[in-house]
Amino acid sequence: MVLPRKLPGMPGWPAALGLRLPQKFLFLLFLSGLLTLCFGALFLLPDSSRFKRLFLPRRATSSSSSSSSSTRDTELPRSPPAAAEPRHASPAAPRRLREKLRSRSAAPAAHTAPASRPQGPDGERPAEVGTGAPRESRAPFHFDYERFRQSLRHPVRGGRPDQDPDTRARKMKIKEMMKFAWDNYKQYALGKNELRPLTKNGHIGNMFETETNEPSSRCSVCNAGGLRGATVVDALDTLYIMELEEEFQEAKKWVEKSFDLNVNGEASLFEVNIRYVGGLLAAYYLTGEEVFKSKALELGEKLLPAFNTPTGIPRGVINLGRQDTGMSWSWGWASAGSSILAEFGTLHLEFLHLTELSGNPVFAEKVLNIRKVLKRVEKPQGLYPNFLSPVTGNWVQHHVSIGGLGDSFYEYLIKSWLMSDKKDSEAKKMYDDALEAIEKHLVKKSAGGLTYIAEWRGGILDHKMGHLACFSGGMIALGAEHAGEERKQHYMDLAAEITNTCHESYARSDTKLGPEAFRFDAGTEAMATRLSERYYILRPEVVESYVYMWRLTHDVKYRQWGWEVVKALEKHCRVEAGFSGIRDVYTTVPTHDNMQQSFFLAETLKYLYLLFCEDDVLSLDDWVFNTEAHPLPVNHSNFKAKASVQ
Ligand code: DMJ
Repeated sequence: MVLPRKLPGMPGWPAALGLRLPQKFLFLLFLSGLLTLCFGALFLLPDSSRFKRLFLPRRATSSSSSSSSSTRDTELPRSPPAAAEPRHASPAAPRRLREKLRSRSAAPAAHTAPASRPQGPDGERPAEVGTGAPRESRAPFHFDYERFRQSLRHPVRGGRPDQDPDTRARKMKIKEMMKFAWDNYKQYALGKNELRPLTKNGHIGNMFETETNEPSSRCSVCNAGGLRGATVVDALDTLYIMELEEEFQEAKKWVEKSFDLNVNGEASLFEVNIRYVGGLLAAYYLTGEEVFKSKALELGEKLLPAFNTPTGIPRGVINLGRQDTGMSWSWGWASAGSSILAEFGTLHLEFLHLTELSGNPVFAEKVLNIRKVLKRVEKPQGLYPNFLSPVTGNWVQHHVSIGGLGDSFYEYLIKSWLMSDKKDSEAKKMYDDALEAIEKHLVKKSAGGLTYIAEWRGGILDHKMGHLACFSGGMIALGAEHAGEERKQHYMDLAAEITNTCHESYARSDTKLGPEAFRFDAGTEAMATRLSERYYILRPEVVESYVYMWRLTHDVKYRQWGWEVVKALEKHCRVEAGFSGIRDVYTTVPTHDNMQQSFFLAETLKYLYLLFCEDDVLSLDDWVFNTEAHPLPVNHSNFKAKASVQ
């Protein structure tokens, strides 16, 4: 064997040591033996994750350990093949955000910094610096909560003592309704997902089954993946905002002591994100209580395997107990294994905050990739159909709706822009373009002069509007403020007209509550025509639009309309042990459905309360509401700059 005189890149180094020939020979023999040993060790190490941690770039492993109390191996998957950069070579993510993520990639993952890490004498974590160090030895990411709070432009709960007595009395009435809803849940169903107020017990399985207004597509298997306490987590921020201190403490205690994330079962990625992750994030930002942050981050990590698809578009259902690949699947009812626009398009706000709080870029990367896929795919007439294949990244069916299956995707575009402190211009452009296409193809006026948004099935219009679509009045008003001068008034008018139509759907019913869907055909205007669409399940969307319209116009009619809802809820939905949905809004002796939905506490009552609050309570300057009405803070640049690695 002829030994090389030089090793590549190391010119003449044995000679430089001044060694004689036999010494050189022995030295090189020793060196080659050492190299062989090291190389072999790579394959013999028993724990492959250890190998990955040491040798793969940080980004690929950043989520491989968890703050979870789980004893399971919580190693998370690599970025989905989808994201394989060459395929989507042109980077579509907003530049600033990409830069931020790049710098975050070099930062340690906050939530992986173990709380139990040895402390220094003064309680400080030992300083660990040096960019080449393995993750265990790096300093933890630190989100500076106090500085974030100082960056807010308004007090969180705000409220002036000199509010006029009538408005104050109405606000107090809604607070009483919240207390009633909570007390009954606590008494009969604490820890269950929802209260059954007639039978006075709790509901665990098959929750969220009425999430879509497509009867054929109601999921019969979807649930919270074994998670419990949906009402607790959904109610936290409402209790806090309403200053129901004792009740908030009860809810917090349950989260601390009983909220178990080590569960196994089929979960809706969308529902877990908007209700649990959103609820926990909001509770953390409002109170600074670490328990909410750590639970949100732990849960967020459990959602990541859903993104392991060829495109990175997540599937709708995930098994929270499995962190290996392939443990997610599409809804059985979703066309050809497709993913749903309103589901994969409603992760952006929460996932950016998971990255903000953890320093782990993986969450933001996942949702920016979704945007990249959506930007690339051709949009029929500029519209976004509701079903997309997570395998090919192409539309599966040309059904477009701003109600069920599509709704919150549009909402999250404009809110992403607002949450970025108006810097994410890509989201704004996508929103503007989508709204233009919606207006051109779906917005119609009835013979009686009511403006509505129809649904679109491969070019054919279905003149129906779901209750879910009634959030759009508020959304359009929110965006109108930031449209160019010439479009601003136009969009405010459109928002007011749609909100008026949704109000009509309430006003034309006997209970003064709106049906699940209403139609504009065969002489019907703003009323349900099918028996199966007459129900009301305590939904918030109409009241949600009243709040935005009130805050942006201060037209008192929105408060009056909100008060009509309060009276109707009291009359038709309040039962002995809570609030219940009703099966037919067109009869004054309605049958109750025996379900107090968790979103009634998260959204309906919160929005009603905010309608009678001063504008600085959860000010729109400081907060955006996720689609479950959980407030997430706007990233004012000063707060962004101060979230730092310490
Ligand atoms: C809520 O869970 C959310 O608002 C979601 O976006 C749609 N539906 C319900 C309430 O109706």
